[in-house]
Amino acid sequence: MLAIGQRFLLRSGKDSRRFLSSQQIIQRDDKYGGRHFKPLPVVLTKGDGVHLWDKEGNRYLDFLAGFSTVNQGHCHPRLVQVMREQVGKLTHTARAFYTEPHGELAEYLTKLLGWNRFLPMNTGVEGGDTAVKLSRRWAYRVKKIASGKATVVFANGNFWGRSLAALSASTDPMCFTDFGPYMPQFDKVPYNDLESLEMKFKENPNICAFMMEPIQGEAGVIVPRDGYLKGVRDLCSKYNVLWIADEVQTGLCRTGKRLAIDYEGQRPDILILGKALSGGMYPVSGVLADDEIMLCLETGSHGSTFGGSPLGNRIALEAVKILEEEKLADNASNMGRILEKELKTLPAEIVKEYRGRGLLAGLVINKEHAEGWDICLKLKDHGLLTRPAHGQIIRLSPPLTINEEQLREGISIIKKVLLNK
Ligand code: IF1
Repeated sequence: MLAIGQRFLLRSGKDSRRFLSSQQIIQRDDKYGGRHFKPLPVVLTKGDGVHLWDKEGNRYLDFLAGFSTVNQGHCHPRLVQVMREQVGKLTHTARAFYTEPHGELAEYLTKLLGWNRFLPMNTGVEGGDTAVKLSRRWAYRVKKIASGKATVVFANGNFWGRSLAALSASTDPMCFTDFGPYMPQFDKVPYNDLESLEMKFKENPNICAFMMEPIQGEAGVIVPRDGYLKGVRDLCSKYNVLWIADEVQTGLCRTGKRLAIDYEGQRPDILILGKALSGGMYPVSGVLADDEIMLCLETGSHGSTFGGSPLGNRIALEAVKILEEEKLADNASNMGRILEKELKTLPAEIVKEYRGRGLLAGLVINKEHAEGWDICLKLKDHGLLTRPAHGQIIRLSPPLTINEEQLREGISIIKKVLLNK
């Protein structure tokens, strides 16, 4: 006798998969999946470079890149090759033992970016959590803040994931409502406002860290004014507060430099990376810091089953080498300039503002013209995929491998849709 599950598989496993239409796949998702996220109604089956294909065989330009993750382009041949090789060799041991790729990635990243040590995790939010843990440890052991008093300050509008710590730091009711109680000793200041930050630092000697994004992504691609990052560095140094830069979204060439902090030549105390660190092949995140901070986490105080696996580390190493060797920061900068120049010509009653740097951009659409979601549906029908942020901001963050012809094709689709042509 076969178990019910086995019988089901025999009867419907392969065949049902072959015959489902996109509509049926979408309905099944709606029926059996959570409702916390609403995908655009398209079922994707294949990716290559800057392109995606749906089940019906239609080709799209990908202007989201998995939320700025697939910077190297979909299924980059070098990443596929490394993945294949490592999958057939050794995928996972946990950090119970030494494996070669762990130190190899750490050495490469620390030398490339200029910190003493790299600690790998999996998702961006775990990177953020690790940074907060590091700063609290540092608060008690180095800065000598009284037990339980260490305070971390975040910028209004921040986004660093969905964990309880991350939503406790959030100022977006969509993220935090009805998930309390929240993490204590998390404080907030306005973004892009050095005076408020200094006031905060002055009034509370128990602040151990200020965590922020050099460009706020989820808030709607908010680029701070020139000098803000240097100001943050100076204030953090003056008040003996750790500066944590969340470059999960801005990092690794997305904004036209290797890191967004490079625009002002600044160096935070803790840097968080994620997303493009694996080019979308496998979740890899991590934090970089110097000894005085990183070594506050002594044996047993932190860990992860999957973090630092040979597979993840090999992929991350290759993913970063691709960004460097293909000079994708330069391409992001050049393509970003064209994108900005072209889209800034759109009439102000349709596009209220163009925000961004490199290939991390947002088009703020006048609500009276159209809803952001409806524009994304129309863009899809014309062969370009992306999603709105906060309703009215159309995200534009294609893979950094995009060439000028592909970019101009995307620009003409955007113009056509927005001008209703
Ligand atoms: C969602 C946006 C992108 C991030 C920064 C940490 C994390 C993220 C700066 C956490 C994650 C995501 C997650 C996704 C939507 C998304 C996003 F819409 F919020 F703005 F990227 F475009 N720091 N960003 O942006 O990384 O734990 O998810 O790996 O949760 O809805 P994670």
